[in-house]
Amino acid sequence: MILKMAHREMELGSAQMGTLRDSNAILSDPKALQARMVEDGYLLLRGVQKRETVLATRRFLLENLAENEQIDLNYPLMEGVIKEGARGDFLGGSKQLTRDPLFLNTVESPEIMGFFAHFLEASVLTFDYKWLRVVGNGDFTGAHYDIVYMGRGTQNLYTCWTPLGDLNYDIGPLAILVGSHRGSAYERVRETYGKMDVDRDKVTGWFSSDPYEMLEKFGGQWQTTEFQMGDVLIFGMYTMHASLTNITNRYRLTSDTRYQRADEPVDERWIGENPLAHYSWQEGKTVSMEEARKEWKI
Ligand SMILES: O=C(O)CCC(=O)C(=O)O
Repeated sequence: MILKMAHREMELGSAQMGTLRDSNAILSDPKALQARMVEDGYLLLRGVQKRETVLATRRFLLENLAENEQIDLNYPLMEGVIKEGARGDFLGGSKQLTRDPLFLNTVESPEIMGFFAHFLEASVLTFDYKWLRVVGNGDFTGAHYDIVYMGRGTQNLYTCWTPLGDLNYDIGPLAILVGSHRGSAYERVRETYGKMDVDRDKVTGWFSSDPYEMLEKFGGQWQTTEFQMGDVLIFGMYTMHASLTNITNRYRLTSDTRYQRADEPVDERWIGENPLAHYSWQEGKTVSMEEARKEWKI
């Protein structure tokens, strides 16, 4: 099967693109989960969230998009078909949407908070700022480490990527670059790009939009899968990830939210009633990733 990633095509089941493995068999064992995270750089967990809770979040978001005239109501609302001429949107930090209980019921559910307390064997917190993406036709996310966006607190911080719909390959699910978080091949990337802070350095955030480039230069394998509502994909700050391209006429609704031990330092940009968020990134003169990489010699 051929998958579209950024502007390239990749064959599922090839050396370049494989399938993510789930960690449900070790769910009850925090030490095994921690070891798996160290080994793989991610945890794919099936059915952790209650499907009906995620469905309620999806309905809430789609009703809102419909009010904004972004949905083609000639189709059932819950299909999330893109209205002609409408586009996707980044709704991270939206007070109206991401502070509503109908959204928080999923990303702060007892199931997910309980999972992180179990996994980290401690009391945990989640950033108040929540990232919410409405990904339109032709859109994708380029490859990056999350540390460059949220690295001012503990590095023992995890992203939980939550599908707010059932996602097939064509709608552009997330992919992980397995091998990018440890070992020597990516060491130089971690020590240069991985030390960056987008607000301080004012560099564009994506390391690359070409999924083959990194494989050729540094190795590893992209891996992805299809998702059902209830599944989550959790990964660390130095795990390179990107999305496939949405080639459907439907929005890909997903959120990515962050969790850590409550007793470790927190990146203050993402905390509180009115988080500061990115205060200087993409303002004024910005350094292109191409320029930055030339400097880093990678
Ligand atoms: O959903 C996406 O397209 C990007 C998500 C992401 O970059 C993240 O979860 O850190």
